[in-house]
Amino acid sequence: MNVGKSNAVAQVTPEMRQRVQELRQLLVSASYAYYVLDNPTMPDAVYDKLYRELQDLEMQHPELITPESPTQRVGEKPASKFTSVQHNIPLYSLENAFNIEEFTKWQERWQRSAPKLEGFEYVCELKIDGNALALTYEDGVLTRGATRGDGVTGEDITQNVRTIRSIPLQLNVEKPPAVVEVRGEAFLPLEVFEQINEEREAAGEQLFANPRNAAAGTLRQLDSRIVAKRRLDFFGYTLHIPGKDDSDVARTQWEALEMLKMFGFRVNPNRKLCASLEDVRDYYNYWDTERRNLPYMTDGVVVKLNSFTLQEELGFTQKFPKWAIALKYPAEEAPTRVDDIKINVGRTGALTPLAHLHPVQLAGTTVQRATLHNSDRIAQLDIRIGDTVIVRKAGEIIPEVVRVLTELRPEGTQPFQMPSCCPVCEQPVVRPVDEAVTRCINASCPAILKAAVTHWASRNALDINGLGEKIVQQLVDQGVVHSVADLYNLTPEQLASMERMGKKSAEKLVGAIANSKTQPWARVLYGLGIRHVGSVNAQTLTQQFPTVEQLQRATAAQIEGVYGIGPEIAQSVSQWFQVPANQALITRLREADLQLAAQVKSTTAAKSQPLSGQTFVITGTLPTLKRDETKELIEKAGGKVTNSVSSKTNYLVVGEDAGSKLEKAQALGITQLSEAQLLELLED
Ligand code: 3B8
Repeated sequence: MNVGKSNAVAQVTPEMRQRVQELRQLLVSASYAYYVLDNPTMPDAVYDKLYRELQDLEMQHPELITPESPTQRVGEKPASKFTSVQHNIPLYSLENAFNIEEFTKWQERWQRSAPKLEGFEYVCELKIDGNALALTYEDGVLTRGATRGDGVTGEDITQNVRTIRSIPLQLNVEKPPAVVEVRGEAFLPLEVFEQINEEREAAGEQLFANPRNAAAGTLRQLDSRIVAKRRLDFFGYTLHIPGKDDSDVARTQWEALEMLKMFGFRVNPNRKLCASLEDVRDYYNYWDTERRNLPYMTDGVVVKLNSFTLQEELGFTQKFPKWAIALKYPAEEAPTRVDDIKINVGRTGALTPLAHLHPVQLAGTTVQRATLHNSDRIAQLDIRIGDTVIVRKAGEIIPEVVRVLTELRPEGTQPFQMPSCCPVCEQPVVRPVDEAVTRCINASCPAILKAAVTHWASRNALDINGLGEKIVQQLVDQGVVHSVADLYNLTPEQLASMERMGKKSAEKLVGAIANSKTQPWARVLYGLGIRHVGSVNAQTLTQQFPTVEQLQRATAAQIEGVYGIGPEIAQSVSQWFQVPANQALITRLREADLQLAAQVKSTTAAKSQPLSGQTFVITGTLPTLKRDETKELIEKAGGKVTNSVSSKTNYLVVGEDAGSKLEKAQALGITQLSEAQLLELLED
């Protein structure tokens, strides 16, 4: 053993402390710019480098770690359960108004009880369809994050809250008040919601009906490492500073929102100060259409009296503040009739009951199908063929049945029963006791094969244009395709004999199939449709296992060792590769020339050479980057760095205390760049 090395627990020097401080400041402000302002200032590569430097310092000297360090956001070992917490100030919910008339009544009501009123203003905010959180900061440091619960008692989900990047771990003020409580809405951006559902589909799990449910499910995850991967976001909307009620604290809601912004929170920019009912109506109407272009869900607008004095005067009812109201958009629900209940067999063999509906207009589209999820859900709602039901487009994504109007039920209907055999291959189905899902487990069930081929061709997998469900159905039914590998032997003649396929489109499809051979290994892995391997997991796995052979050889334990891959995923992958039929499939795909290894010369390297052919000179001290880091960044992007300015120099990167190089560059008319401008150039 190397005694010298193991004993050398180096002292923490003042320089180290200084550097740790510096790194944290840089990382926090870069992360703020990225997650809160949506305006990145630092290339990912620089961020990663600084982050790793901080991580290394903290690893060598754990005494330097503080809870507000940017490294402390990655989640912790799973908790066994959440503890409950008492809210010091109850979290009220909002009274609802469903149209402008109801809003007008509310306005008349509060004006009657505040007769001394002079002028007043409303603050209009978008009502984010998420989950309310209460965050506590003590001496400026985040110490608690809790759910609303019943308003009085919530759950302590601090570990999960810490992973939300737009929530500051430390308030951005010199002298923070002793205690600050911030409330706001945690939500999942629509894009993330869709991605989660894609992963769940890959895992054969039930889909989340809407982003709010998905966010709630995520926040209640006991394993905060999973939460960290989910990219939850947060908008702050109320600020309580106990024991303070004057000058340096906000006196209006508008000021409170500004203050939240100053503290480092993300505050929704689509707020408006309104002086009249007409202004509120305009705001409400404007967002009724415009909300469809937002990257998150809103289900209405929240109208609050701006003045805190007026708010205090009005106070609360048993349940609601009297000074605020949620003006909701009409529920996107409609009644219609269930014409039939059919069973869909998915790629994982899961049997999903699907209601075939009498067509109905909902949220601007015609709805004819609604998912009934599983047999538990059908039993719970007691949905029967012939029933009149209320359908809802939840999250404007998957229509679902919310309830049955039993009073309209025709006579002689029967409760719906899940079949005991697969409706496609007629083999018996299974339903594990502790699961809600019924499955067909026949590996050669045509329904599973069709779904597998369709998945293989889908946009995030091999992306084969023109290979839709209709054609897949024929290929499988006519016995031409028994596995995805068969696609690569298809001839234009075979395809042209299919229904609705001309000679031209047959040739095009053969071309598209051949083209898919260039798709990267990660997409192939995703395309295989292994349970729990969605496109994100596929990417993670292929980074660690750059060839199919490596992944095939890996044990479940080795796969689980990959950051972000849990035991369930690891088990599923390892089991999949042990099945002889799957090994044979890999062999055939290899023979067909598909990409079963990561490309060595990465295509991204070629793309990210924005500075190719450009010559740079650096002078002076840059605010965040060291000289050699700057040089490395420029060179990585294809640029050249020289020591002296000449007519061949394209750019001079200028920092503080620049010397004679600056003068020379000025004389030669050479473009000057600040560090920020250089970084911008690199981002391009
Ligand atoms: C008082 C103020 C509840 C809320 C509130 O976007 C109160 O302000 C509340 F008792 O629930 N979903 C918002 C949102 C929600 C609330 C709020 N403001 N913007 C939201």
